[in-house]
Amino acid sequence: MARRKGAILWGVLAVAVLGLVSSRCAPSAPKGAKKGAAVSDVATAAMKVYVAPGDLDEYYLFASGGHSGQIYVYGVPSMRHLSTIPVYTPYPATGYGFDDDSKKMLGDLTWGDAHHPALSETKGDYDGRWLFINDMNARVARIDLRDFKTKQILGPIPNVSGNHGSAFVTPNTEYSMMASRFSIPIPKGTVVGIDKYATEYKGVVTGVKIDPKTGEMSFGWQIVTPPFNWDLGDAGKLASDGWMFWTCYNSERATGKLEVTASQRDRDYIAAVDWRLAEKSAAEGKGTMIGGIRVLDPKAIPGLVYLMPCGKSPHGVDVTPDGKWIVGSGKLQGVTTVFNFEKIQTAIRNKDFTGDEDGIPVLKYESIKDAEVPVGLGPLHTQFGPDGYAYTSLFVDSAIAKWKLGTWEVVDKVPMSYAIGHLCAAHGDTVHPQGKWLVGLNKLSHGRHLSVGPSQPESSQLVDISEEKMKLVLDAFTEPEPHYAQMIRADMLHPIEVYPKEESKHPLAIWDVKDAGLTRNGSKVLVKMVEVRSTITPTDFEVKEGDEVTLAITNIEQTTDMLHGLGLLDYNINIVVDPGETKTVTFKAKKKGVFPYYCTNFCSALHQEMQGYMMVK
Ligand code: K7E
Ligand code: CUA
Repeated sequence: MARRKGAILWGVLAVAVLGLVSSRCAPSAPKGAKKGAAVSDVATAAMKVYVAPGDLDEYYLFASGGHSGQIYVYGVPSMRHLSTIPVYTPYPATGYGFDDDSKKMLGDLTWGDAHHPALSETKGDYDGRWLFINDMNARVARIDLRDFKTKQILGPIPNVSGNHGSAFVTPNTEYSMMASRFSIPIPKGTVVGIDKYATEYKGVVTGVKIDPKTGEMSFGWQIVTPPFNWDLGDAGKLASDGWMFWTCYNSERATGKLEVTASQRDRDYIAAVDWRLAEKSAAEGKGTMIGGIRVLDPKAIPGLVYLMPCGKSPHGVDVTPDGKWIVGSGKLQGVTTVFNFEKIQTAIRNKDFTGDEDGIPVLKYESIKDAEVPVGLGPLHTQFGPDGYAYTSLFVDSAIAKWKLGTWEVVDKVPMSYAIGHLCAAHGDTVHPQGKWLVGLNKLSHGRHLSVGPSQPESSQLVDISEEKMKLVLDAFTEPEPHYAQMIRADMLHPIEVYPKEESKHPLAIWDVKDAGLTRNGSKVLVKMVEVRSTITPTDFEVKEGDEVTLAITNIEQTTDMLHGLGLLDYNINIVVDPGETKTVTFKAKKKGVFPYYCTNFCSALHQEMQGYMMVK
């Protein structure tokens, strides 16, 4: 509380200073302000986002790192980058992907393309427990928000190819959603000529089961579909609880140059899946095991899947906070289509179908649609405010449109620089959006930052949506490539800063330097090590060439920020241990010689002295 007050005071001070500068020595707006912008506008914006030294941000923003395979953590409104959580990619800064456990979790893949983070939910609200994120390589990962660490990577999941419509979760985190963007012949490993694409290639949508107590993920069920390209997804909530929605492009079932061949039809589809029926059918043993997962055929299970026609290659599908409407954004047109969940149910009851796709009924467009909202060109994604407003990103127009649910009136637009993809509002995909901040996650940034050569950053722009008119207040920059993000109130997370000694369960943990040392079992050598300011114990050890060496390193500190590292030169070993943590690394002593190891994390005045030697004879 005191800290927030401090921020306000500082903000007022900042405005006063800006005002002073402008009136005394600068007749025009401060450097960097847009030509014509009044100084007071700049000062107001600056005050809104100013978080004084030592003060804390109000929200966490978890942004996907795209093909960096990571998650970037920001504070909002300052947009300061606070941390990077490595998920699908080794990250030397935290030693991720170098120790035995994280190496095993990554498996053979050292990259991932992560698009959609999803905070765990209880009754449709964020509950601050876990963060899930998809990988195009048919995987989904769980990050524990107690320590901001990746705890599980599930997959690759059988038959899923190009997992894009993921990791959206159901309102009580029963499931994380998964879908194939690129249809293939299934099971994986089957080869069929591309000329048979329309009939022999299959798409799948999948429910990944989540244990409500532990967050542990496992295979749930899978549904086979025609070879459409499944794109985005969202779970129903409240009125539409129990359903999952996925958009697709290429309902033409075309191959080759999709930019031409897959844009023939006026409408593609949104699939509506009754996931409780899927769960029940799988539990009853319906469907067949294909590639190790239970696959349900919608032809054989009436009521499992329906197709909702949606304008031209829709991208995002977003369910409104009350669950009554499903918003599908046709990226090749100027409108976003709003479907009415009640009308969908009525159409299902009345068998109001216009045909089918491989046995899946197609609902009549006119019967289920409430509005085509003229938001602007290239609508992609929609987020929500608390007061019935929706915010849709417009890629082609490079703007955000604000519009009203129910009246379908577009009330405001704010330009984005440049080419916005996703957008993320505070709790903007839950049943209780907060209507405070909105971040536009843009694909381009040219000219809005110091030049850094051809590898350009992307821009993420902060918009204040607390008033009637949206207001762009800050440019921030990120590494490739932000897709979606999640923004949660900071006071809902309580991360630990040390691993408590009493919770230490690692079988190789030791808490006393007296227990450190080497034990040998044939050609297997175990070295238990302790790190504490400012010694690595043991300070030297000896192994034989060809030995399999396991280092088990415990950082016995119980002080915030007191990390130690262990870099072992010439052996590609880079471990970072947090206070109270134990990590192991196993390697073959292939090279003879004397190899120094040292602490990589600056920890004390005698950090440089934290070193030792491994002899390989
Ligand atoms: Cu970038 Cu959600 Cu992968 Cu849209 S997706 S932009
Ligand atoms: Cu321990 Cu530096």
